[in-house]
Parts: sequence; structure tokens; C-alpha cells
Amino acid sequence: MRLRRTLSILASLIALPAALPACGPNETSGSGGSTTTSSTGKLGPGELCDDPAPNVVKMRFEPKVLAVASCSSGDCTGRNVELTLDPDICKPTKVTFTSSNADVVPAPADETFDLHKPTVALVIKGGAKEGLATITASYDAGEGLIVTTDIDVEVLAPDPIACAGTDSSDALAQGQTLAGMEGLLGASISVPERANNPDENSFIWSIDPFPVTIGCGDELTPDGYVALGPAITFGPEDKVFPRELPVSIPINPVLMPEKARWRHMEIAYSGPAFTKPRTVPVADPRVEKVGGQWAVKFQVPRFGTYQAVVRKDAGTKTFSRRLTHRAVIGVSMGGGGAAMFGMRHHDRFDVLAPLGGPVDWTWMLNHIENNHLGGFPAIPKGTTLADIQLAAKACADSSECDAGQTCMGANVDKGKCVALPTPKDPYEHPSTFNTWWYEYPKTGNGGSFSRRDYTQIFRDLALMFGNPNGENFSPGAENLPAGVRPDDPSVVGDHPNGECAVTIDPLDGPDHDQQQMLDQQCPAERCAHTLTLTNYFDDEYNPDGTFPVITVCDGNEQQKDLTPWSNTWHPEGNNYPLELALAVDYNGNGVRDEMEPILRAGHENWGDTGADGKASKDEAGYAPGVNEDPEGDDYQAQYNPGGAENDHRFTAGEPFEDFGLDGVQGTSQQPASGWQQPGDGYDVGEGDGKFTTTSGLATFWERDAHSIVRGWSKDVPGGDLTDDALKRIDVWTDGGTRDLFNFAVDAQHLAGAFKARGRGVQYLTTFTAAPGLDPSNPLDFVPPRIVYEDMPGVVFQRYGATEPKKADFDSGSGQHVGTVFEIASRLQTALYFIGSRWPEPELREYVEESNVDPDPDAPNCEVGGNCTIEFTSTFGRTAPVGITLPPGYGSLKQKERRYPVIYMLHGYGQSPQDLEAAIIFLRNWMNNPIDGAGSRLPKAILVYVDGRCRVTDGKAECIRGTFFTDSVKETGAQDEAWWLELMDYVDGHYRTMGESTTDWTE
Ligand SMILES: [Ca+2]
Ligand SMILES: [Ca+2]
Ligand SMILES: [Ca+2]
Ligand SMILES: [Ca+2]
Repeated sequence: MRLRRTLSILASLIALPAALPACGPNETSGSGGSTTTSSTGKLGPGELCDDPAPNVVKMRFEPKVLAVASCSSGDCTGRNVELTLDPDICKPTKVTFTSSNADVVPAPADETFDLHKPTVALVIKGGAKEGLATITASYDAGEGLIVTTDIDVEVLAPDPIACAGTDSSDALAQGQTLAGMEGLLGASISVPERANNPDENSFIWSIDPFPVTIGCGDELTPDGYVALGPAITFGPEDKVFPRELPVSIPINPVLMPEKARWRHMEIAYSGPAFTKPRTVPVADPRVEKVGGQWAVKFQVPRFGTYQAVVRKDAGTKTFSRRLTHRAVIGVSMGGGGAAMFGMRHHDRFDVLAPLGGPVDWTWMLNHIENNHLGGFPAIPKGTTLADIQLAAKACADSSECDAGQTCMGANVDKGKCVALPTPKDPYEHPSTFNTWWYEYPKTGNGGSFSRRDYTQIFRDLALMFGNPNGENFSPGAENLPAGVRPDDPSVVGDHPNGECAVTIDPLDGPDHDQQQMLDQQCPAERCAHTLTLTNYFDDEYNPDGTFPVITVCDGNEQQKDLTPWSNTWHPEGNNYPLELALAVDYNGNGVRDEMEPILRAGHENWGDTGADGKASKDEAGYAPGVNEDPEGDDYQAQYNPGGAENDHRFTAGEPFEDFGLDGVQGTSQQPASGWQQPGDGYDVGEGDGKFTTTSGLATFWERDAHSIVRGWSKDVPGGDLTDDALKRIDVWTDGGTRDLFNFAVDAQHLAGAFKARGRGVQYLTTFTAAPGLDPSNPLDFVPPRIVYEDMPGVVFQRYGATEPKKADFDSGSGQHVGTVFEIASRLQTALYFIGSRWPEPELREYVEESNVDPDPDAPNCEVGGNCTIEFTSTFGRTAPVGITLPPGYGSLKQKERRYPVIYMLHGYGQSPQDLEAAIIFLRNWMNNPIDGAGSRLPKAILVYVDGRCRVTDGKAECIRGTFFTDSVKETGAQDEAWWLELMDYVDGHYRTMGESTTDWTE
């Protein structure tokens, strides 16, 4: 990802060859392309320069600490260091250097800053003598003020680090660190304070004191790599935590190959569950001294052996990267849209930034099936009503519940025993159908979703993608389960013309009152017509077909005393159709009672065992605690993202039961035109020799970003995602640790797909753990200082206090939106990451605003900076679009400038205008006079895309959100197709930058 100057696009703009310093290349190594080595003071069109007041001038070294190899020969390798000046200066001005110990590190030669040269690149070389030196840069800012900044440099012998001994603790507790001594210096493990807080509310990763050993492990260095330090084993090796813990392992940083950057450092791993050495993404990797020894600190959820390694050729592999100068960023539903649309049309984008949304449908749909639709015990054949428990068991605490159940709501004396699934990933929150997640009363910025909201979201998903949980062949019934005719009163209520089948969240306009009337009347009307189906089989809940099956309504008012984290089902007030699901009405009373289960009929049963057809326990050589996956095929998002066992997908070679979607052998099959009348079958796919899923599930999987990255999707509109196509797409994704939909876990799985394809991936937790920032100061968050060049091209940011205090819960930390600080930081890091992919220095110039000397031909909105249009596609979909132009866009002098485009996607229930208003401040970052050209966000056109359900041809497209995709229903929103036309419109009507190529270093 290393940026170099783009000869193809810049040669005509700047006199590049003449500007190249003799020592090489026009390389820069600052924060992702925000630096330039061009050295001309000539002002660009409309560009402004005022010499800054001396007291605002600032300089920074990157890195701030450095180790270089001692060297006695003349041919010593150096390390690149950059010095960046803010804000812009107008005239070339000298910067000088001194060394506190010139015998160890000589001072670099004088350098010069200039208006378009805000960063100077230095090469620091060590001498023969080992030791410490401080290099001080001095800059005369005028009026007698000398601005200085330091970098500490240590000169070390390039020797490997030996490992010896063992250190241990019988019970490492919160607030404690076990630090290796002598032969293990630099190795450590810590348990943060309050990590042992009792599991309560949405804190569910408490850990008690545990025994730990630190010792030397077997070498893990893969072929083609060099080890930076010894392999360190943290034991007991099979220990896995429900959270991450900070560890460190010693390294000698001067063993880094000459061209390597910290993004090239990888952490190799081996442990009982993943014996074959491999490199794994880790959280917050950081090179610093631990106990006086250089080490890399990071966080991981699992013990075993870790070792820091780097490819021998790191930093030397450059490729020609095609830049489209487009990016897409979205939050919540828009995060899902950014991942899905972005990967489907990967050829159109340089960067995807899906934030806090359903970015990985492969994991999410499996989670929904086992959590949101689960929590009910299966019944064996021969079960009669008398054997069935219809109400959840009351409890005062979990000891009163059956094994594996949790007493929820006990604190308000209304506890119910709930069979929560066991979380498989760090920070994963389980739920069941009766206990969907709800944040009340600590709503903060969490976004509280009531049961009605959940139900509505599930309905909209089925309206757009088709029902993933049932197959209905009747035309127009794509969102319904098998057996429900689209003209059934449970679907259309008492209104004519099917008006009640899809009612829109009312929009402003002439139809508003009519829409509001339908929105208010239809749900209850439909719920008054429960449909009862008989002879309906299900392997889990109706194996004999003897119980009736009914349509379901839900959406009861939240009982707030049962929260904060359980959105509990209640028998009253369920008058909103959950039309994609059916329930078994064990007691035949025509309504779904507490423990009457939701049918799950999304796919045939299969053994998710990997191609060997064997679960790990049945694989030859299985030994608990020693070798827990002999075939090496266990899927795990962080440690083995390419595994096919338990990857939530059917893989060729895995055993399946060809019994159809109901999972029961010998049941009647649904007619090709759908179930019409009693006597018709409901089942689909039995005995066809194939693994059968619903069409809805197939559509989700086909459009899923994870599936596209893994190469499982066919006919991706952007073309096959070859390795070459993949390596030009960079991704910034995030999620909150207390997000109601577990979007942090979901994003980790998407990041895993990229790792499985060989892309470098890194996790971040605290925002100031990013390179260039100070992790010990969580509030000192300054995105322009982040060194994106020291992070790989795929970054997963997890947000939310890991050891939350009450104030963190109260302010919504880690929830769907996050605290005010979290949401602002989320957007900023992602946007500056996007900007770091665009190297053009002219995008970072400080320019005259549009209204100073406006282009008389420019529309007023372009001069004002905001155009809101109604865009109508060729097929008649009309929706609002917000277009924010960068500073100077409407200026006469700048009328030839062209810009990249960032498409921005809003959340569920929002409109384009909502996000537009929320991040209006973004324009300021693009033209901030306090930043210099080495720090400024590149100017770009922002386009706010519509994902709200609209009325097209008089029909409601969906209810509230399109998920930015094309509906499988004839009358559904064709939002992807609409957006594709919008992109052409934007390119045709605004000065977008178009494509170019740049030399890029992996
Ligand atoms: Ca019932
Ligand atoms: Ca297996
Ligand atoms: Ca599988
Ligand atoms: Ca089948």
C-alpha cells in the first residue's frame, strides 16, 4: 500500500523528475499519500497561502522512536523517517538537525520545507557504536521563535534475541501483569483492571484469575520470512478467553528488512486448536520497550505460541494500482450496503468503509438463525401436548434453571430461564427469540430497537432479498414462508388491492395521509386473521406433523423493567405481522405462546464438517489440548478464516440430509406454482440429490461481501475478484462490542475473508492505538496524525470500552452508534483512511472558498456547496440525493479542478439528508488552514445515496429501508440499479476525477 508519486497522473502537473532528490526515488512514506516531495512554491488555481503566525507552527517526526542497526562498514542500511510541518508555509524554509550523540547517530543534513513540500524524508543510519541519541529538528518560524521536535534513536546490534527460562503465576488477576525476566525479557501478559467485573447487563466477558506460564516456543517462522524475535508460548496453551488480553513478545526491531514498514510485521501463531503455524491478525500491534527490551505489544483472545515475523521481501513488491477515485462509506444499514454494493462493484471503488452494519451475511444469517430465531427445545417424535412446556420456567437465579440456561430478568423478580446459545467469538452477545437485545434504560447513543423495529427490519430484509427462512413458490410471495398465499387475509387484511401487504413508513408528500392510514390500520387487521396450516412438518418442532402451524404476530411494547439488555417477548400487544415466519401452535389456541417455536426452514440439515466429512473430534489424531483439529479445517475468523468446518456454509463433501427444507423425510413437496390449498405440500428440495436452500438464503449468500471475497459468488457484476482485483480494494470496517446486532463480531468475520485471501489485516480497539497516536492518551485523537502507511489495507476497528464503567454504559459506549466521541472517531478514521488512498497533492491544497469569486456559470447550490436533487432512474424510481461539493468547487479559478467521489450511505429509517446534516463538518477538514498539505483530508465530492423505501408506480417498495440492494419482488425497490444510474449521473454532471494508475507497494 506504500504510496509513491503517480507518474501517469502527475507528470503533467508538476515538474517531477527535476524535483526528485538524488537519493532516490520519489517515494514518500508519510501518512498514506498525504505527503509530497514536489518542491514548487507555485500556487495552484485558487490556492491560498498566508504565512502562518510563528506560534501556530508545529512539526512532528514519524516515527517518534526508532531503532537502527549498528554498522561499521560504509554500506549501512538506513531507516526512513519523516518530518511533517503544519500548517502550510509560503516560502522555502530551512530545517536543521542536531544530534545529542553524533558518535551514535550523526545529525542529518539540512532540509527545506516548501508550500508543496510539507514533509521531508530523512534516512537515519546507525554508526559503529551502539547507544542512544536524540535527533532534534529546528525550524525558524520567525519573530525569534524556533520550533523544535525530537526523535529518539537507538542503535542496536542486528542480533537475534535468545529465549530462555519460564515465568509463571498461579493466579493472574485483574490489574496484574506477568512480565518475563532475564531470558524472557519483553514477554508479558496483563489483565486489565476491572476485567473481573461480574457479568451483568451487556458486560459478558468477565474473567476470573487464572494460572499462566510464559516460556519459549517452537520456531514458527514461515518460509520466506525472517523472525524478529523468539517464539513465546503463553500457557496453558489451550486457554481461550471471551475477550482479548494484552500480551507482548520481544523483538529486535533492527532485524526488519530495509524497505519494510510496520504494516509488514506479522504475528505467527500455533496452538492446540491451530497447530500448523500461520500468521494471524492481532489487535493494536505496537512496537515499544517492555521492561527495557524492545517488544511488540498486541491483544489476543487465545493462548499458544506467538512470534513476530516479516517477509524478507517486505516493502519491495510494487504494482501498478488502478485508482477509480471512488469510495463508499456507510453506517448501520448503510454499512451493510457499503460492503455488499462495494464488493459487487469492486471495480468501481478504491476503498470500502462499511461501519457498524451487516457487512457479513454469511455469519449474520447463521447468528440470526441460532439466536434471534432460537431458544426453543426440539421435540422428539411421538411428543404429545402434555409433554410440552408452553411457558418459560420462572426463576430467581440461574441455579434454578436447567443446565445451560440463564435466568434473565431475575433482578426485577420476573426471571425466566432462557437457553442462550454459547458465544463462539470474543465479545459476542447471545440472544433468543424471546429475548432480543435492547439497550434500555442505558440508551445513550445506542439506538434502541423495539420488538416492532426488529420485526420490521426482518420484514424489510425478506422483502428485498427474499425470505431466507422459508420457500414460497407462489408468485409475489417471495417474502413469505411456505403455505401462506399472498392473497391470504393474514397478508392483505381487509383492505382491497393488496394495499396492506406492504405498507410504507409514511413519506412526506400528497400520499402521506393515505400511507399513514394504512400504516396504522393494516398490521392489526392482518393480525386479526391468523392463518392455521395443518399437516405441516418440521424436524425440530413438529416431527409428526400433528400440531397446527400458524402465522405469527409480534411487536409487543417493551417491558422496560426487564431490560437493560433483553427485549423480552410478552403475551400482550403483539399486533405486528412477522410475516416471514411461522410458529407451531402446540396448544391450538390460534396465537403464538411463549415457548411455541419459530420454524427454521432456510436450508436442509447438513454437517458443517469441512470437505473431509468429519467433525474435528472424529478426525484421526484428535487429542484435546494437544491437537484439536487434525485436518486443520476448523473455521475461525481470526485464526483460521479459510477453514470449511463450521464456516456456516455448505461445502462440497459435507454430508447433508436430502429431506427438503422441513428436514423430515417423506413429506409432500410444494407444487411448482406454490401451495394453493389443503392437500398441497409445503416442502421443497427433498430427494433431488442436491443441498437445498431457500431462494432467499441463496440471494443473501450470493450478494454477501464475505462470499464475494472468498470467490463463492458467481457472476459478480464487477467481475471475478481475482487476486489482482482484490489487492486494489482497501477496507476499513468497524463494529461496537455492545452493538445489539453484534456488528463487531460480524465485521471481524468479513475481515477474516480478506485474510483468507492473503490480504494483510489488522484489528484496532482504542482509537488512539492507531500508529502515530498515543495509546496512553485516549482523548488525544487526531486523525491527520495517523500513519495509515503503518497499517495494512484491511483494518477492523472494534469500539466500546472493554472494561466499562457505569458512565460508559450510560453514554452508549460500544453500542450501535457509540458515544459522541466514538461515532465522531469512527467517521474520522474511516474518512482519513479513504483519503490516504488518493495521492494527488493538489487535493490537499488550501484554496479559496467558492463564494469568494464564484464561477458565474455554476449553479447556486454548487457555489453554496450543497446540491439536493431528486434523481429519477430510467425505470422510474425517484428519490432524493444529497451532493456536497468540496470547498472551491464553485470557484471561477478552480473550475478545471476535478475530485474523487465518496458515496455515503445512511442507516435504517434514515434518509440521505440525515447523514448530510450530521457530517457537514467534513468539508472543514478538506480545507483546514490549521493543517498543512501533509495533514489535510483530500477534497472530494460527497454523494448521499438513498436507501429509504419509496413509492414507485403507486406501490410501496418496502417498509423503511432497502439495504441498498435490488428487491427480488417485482414491485420492490430496485435500489442497486437506481444507484448505478446515479453514479453515471454524478460522473456526467460533476467534475469527478476519473481513473488513473499509481505505483503502489504491497
Ligand atoms: Ca398457541
Ligand atoms: Ca473436519
Ligand atoms: Ca462448511
Ligand atoms: Ca435437497
